Amino acid sequence: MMLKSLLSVSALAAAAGAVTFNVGSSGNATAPTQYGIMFEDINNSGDGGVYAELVQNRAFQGNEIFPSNLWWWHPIGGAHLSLKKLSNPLSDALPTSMQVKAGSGDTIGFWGFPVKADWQYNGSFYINGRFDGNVDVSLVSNTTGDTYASASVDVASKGNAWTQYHYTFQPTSDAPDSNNTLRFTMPASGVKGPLNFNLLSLFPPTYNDRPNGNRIDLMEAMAGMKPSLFRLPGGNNLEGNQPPYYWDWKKTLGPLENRPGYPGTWGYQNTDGLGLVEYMLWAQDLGMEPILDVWAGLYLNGTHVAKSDLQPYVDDALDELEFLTGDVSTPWGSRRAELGYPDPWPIRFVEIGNEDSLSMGGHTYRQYRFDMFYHAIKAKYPNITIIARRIHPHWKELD
Ligand SMILES: *[C@@H]1O[C@H](CO)[C@@H](O)[C@H](O)[C@H]1NC(C)=O
Ligand SMILES: *[C@@H]1O[C@H](CO)[C@@H](O)[C@H](O)[C@H]1NC(C)=O
Ligand SMILES: *[C@@H]1O[C@H](CO)[C@@H](O)[C@H](O)[C@H]1NC(C)=O
Ligand SMILES: *[C@@H]1O[C@H](CO)[C@@H](O)[C@H](O)[C@H]1NC(C)=O
Ligand SMILES: *[C@@H]1O[C@H](CO)[C@@H](O)[C@H](O)[C@H]1NC(C)=O
Ligand SMILES: *[C@@H]1O[C@H](CO)[C@@H](O)[C@H](O)[C@H]1NC(C)=O
Ligand SMILES: CC(=O)N[C@H]1CO[C@H](CO)[C@@H](O)[C@@H]1O
Repeated sequence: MMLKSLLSVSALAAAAGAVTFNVGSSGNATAPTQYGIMFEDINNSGDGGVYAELVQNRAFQGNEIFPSNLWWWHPIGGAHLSLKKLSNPLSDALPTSMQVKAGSGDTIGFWGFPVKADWQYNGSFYINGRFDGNVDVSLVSNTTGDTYASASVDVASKGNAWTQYHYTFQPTSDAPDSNNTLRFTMPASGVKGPLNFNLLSLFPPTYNDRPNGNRIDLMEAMAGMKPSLFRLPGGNNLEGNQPPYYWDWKKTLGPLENRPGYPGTWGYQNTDGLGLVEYMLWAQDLGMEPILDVWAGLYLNGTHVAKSDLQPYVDDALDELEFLTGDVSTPWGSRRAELGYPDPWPIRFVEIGNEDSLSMGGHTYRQYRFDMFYHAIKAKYPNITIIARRIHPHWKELD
């Protein structure tokens, strides 16, 4: 053994004689921002994916593209479920609620519900109506009917007012699969009239234990990739399919009650529970440098905002930068502080638009859209590196 390795070392030394390695001099360093993640809510990678909320269609959000519906909710015990727009809605952003008459209901979530013995689940719901008794919430196998976890929520609801209730439970064993439902049951004796529910939420433990946070397994997998960049929030999902819908960061802030959601570009309603602040926390938690993609006036159906109408959207991007980076004495910096984040999130990279040559958008991007954003951002934030999309030799073909 010894002889053999000595021989191979000397053979290597002889072979290496012909080559000069210059390991002492400094080479071209790999950019610290070489690798990263581009994220967009596509195929439920956000809602139903990294965003840990387990209840699908938790707040019956909708619009003219994806009207509110009762998908994923089922009546049990002879109940009747319907959508209502009460004169006293939970909030302006969440005007539609689910009315339950004579019975109970359950939901199958996104892909069922994962049931883990060591997990503490945190849930909540709003109720409006006359009820005096306990609402039992449980995780039940859809195959065997076994109950894995349950909480009994003492509810005293008087009438036409919304009250939020919180519950928590911890299963005592793992379920063999995720074919489980979340079940809400109420004793008929306590029900004094129609009951209305909204914002029915259930979270498993989240990464860094953040309320309204992200799934631990997916965050750990991403952390393992050691990403340095994080491009958000898309993708075509930034642009929106048609006016007036685009990813409007202002509608993704604050309590979930204030977020109307958005008709995503990939065929489903987005809750916007994963909003601008949540993206920043995600970047922060994984040590990633954000590349903020700002909407640049193109809807995917080909409508582009005319030059004379574009300035408010440019101002919107400036507000977004002030919200993220501004001192607490600025209007939007103070809004950030109000939400609990006095420290700014530095932004060094901004991308103007997404694939803004799509849908014949290249022409207006070149003519005025890119320039208006570029000059306004540069004037206020000279140190920000601005990234353009789709300027390449074949540009004309994409017009
Ligand atoms: C979504 O996922 C399905 C199944 O994996 C795949 O066939 C489809 O191409 C995906 N859609 C998009 C838009 O990525
Ligand atoms: C499974 O869920 C569906 C939908 O809620 C329900 O109709 C069915 O009774 C459930 N089956 C079992 C075994 O719990
Ligand atoms: C879940 O269980 C129900 C009732 O046994 C069954 O009808 C359904 O196909 C199952 N779903 C999945 C995804 O396995
Ligand atoms: C769940 O609730 C517990 C107890 O109130 C709290 O410590 C924890 O942070 C919550 N977790 C999440 C993900 O909100
Ligand atoms: C895009 O959608 C808007 C709103 O629905 C509509 O008014 C407009 O005509 C559409 N544009 C194109 C090019 O289809
Ligand atoms: C830009 O960066 C320089 C050098 O780091 C710094 O001195 C200056 O304050 C920055 N300007 C702005 C507007 O942030
Ligand atoms: C240390 C260093 O920067 N080396 C080289 C990196 O690459 C460029 C050309 O791409 C050279 O000019 C540098 O000398």
